[in-house]
Amino acid sequence: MRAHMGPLEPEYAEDARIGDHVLGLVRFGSVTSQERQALTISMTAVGAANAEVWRSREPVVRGERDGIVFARNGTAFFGMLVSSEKEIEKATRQAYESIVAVTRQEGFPFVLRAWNHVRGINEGEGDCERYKRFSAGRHDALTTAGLSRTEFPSASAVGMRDGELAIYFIASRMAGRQVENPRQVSAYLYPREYGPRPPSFARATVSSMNGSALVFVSGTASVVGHETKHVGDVEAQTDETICNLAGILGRSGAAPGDVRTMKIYVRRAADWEGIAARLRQSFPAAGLLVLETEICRRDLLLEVEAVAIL
Ligand code: 3EB
Repeated sequence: MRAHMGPLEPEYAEDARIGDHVLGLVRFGSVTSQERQALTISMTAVGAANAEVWRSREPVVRGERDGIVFARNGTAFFGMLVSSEKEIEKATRQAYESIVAVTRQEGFPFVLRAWNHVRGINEGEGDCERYKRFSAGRHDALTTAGLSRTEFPSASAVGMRDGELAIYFIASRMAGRQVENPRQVSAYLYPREYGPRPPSFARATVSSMNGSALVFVSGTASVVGHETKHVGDVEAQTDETICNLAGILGRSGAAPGDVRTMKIYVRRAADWEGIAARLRQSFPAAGLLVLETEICRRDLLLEVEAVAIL
C-alpha cells in the first residue's frame, strides 16, 4: 500500500478478503451471487488476479437499501446489486431506478462509474438483442430520473455466464467531470442502428475526491467514429483500443504512468497474452486483470477499462 492513500484506491488481487478498509470487493468466480459484503460475478479470470478491491483510507460503513448492498466512507459510495428478473430491459430499468434513488437518499447523488454484467449479452436479433434491451432500460431509467447526458457515468457493459444482471458502481457526494474522445462519437449520440435508445455512458469521468483526482476510463474498444474497426483482427483491434485509451487518458489529464489498474475483457481466452503484452508496453505501472467474456458488440474481440490516479 502506498504512503499517501487517497479515499478510494483500486487494486487487482488473488483471493482478496473483506476488511474494515475495503470499500468494494468483487470476485470473479463460478456462480453470480451477492453476499453480505462482496459480489461474485460468474466469469473466468485468466491470469493470476481474480478479484477487484477498492481500498479506503478511512474505515467504511456498510448497509443495504432497496436491493442494493453498499459500503461508504466520507467521500465515496460503493454499491452492488444482482437481479434475477428475466426480462432484461425491465431488470435494467428497475436496477437503475434503485441506483438513482438509493444514491440520492444516502447523500451520494453523483454516480461516477458503473460496471454492467448481462448474461447472454449478444443473444437475440436486431432490436431484441439483450444488450440493446439493456441500453433501453438504462436510458429510460436515467432520463426519467432527470439525468442529462452530462451526468451519465463512465461504464463497462459485458457478459457473464450465470444469473441475469449484476451491476456495481461508485458514487460521490460531488459531481465528476465527463471526458469524451474526439476520435469516437459519444455513445449517447450513436445512430439508430445500435438500438432504439443510445448507450448512456461517458468515455471517462474525473473525480476530485479529497484532492486526489481519480480517472475512471470506460470500457474502451476498437471503435472509431461509431463503427467497429478491424473486424476479426485482434492485434489491430488492440492497437486501436490503445490509441483510444491514450486519447481519453490525455484529455482526462492523465499520463500513461498514472494508470493504476486496467481490466481486459477478452472474447477468446487464447488472445489474452498478446493483448496483455501490448498493454504492458504502453502502461507499465498498471495492474492487470483479464476476464474471458462476451462483449456488447459481436464484432469486438476485446474491451479495456482503466483507472488512473493523479
Ligand atoms: C463502445 O465503445 C463499446 O454500454 O455501458 C463500452 C463501454 C461499450 C460501455 C456500455 C459499451 C458500454 O461503444 C461498447
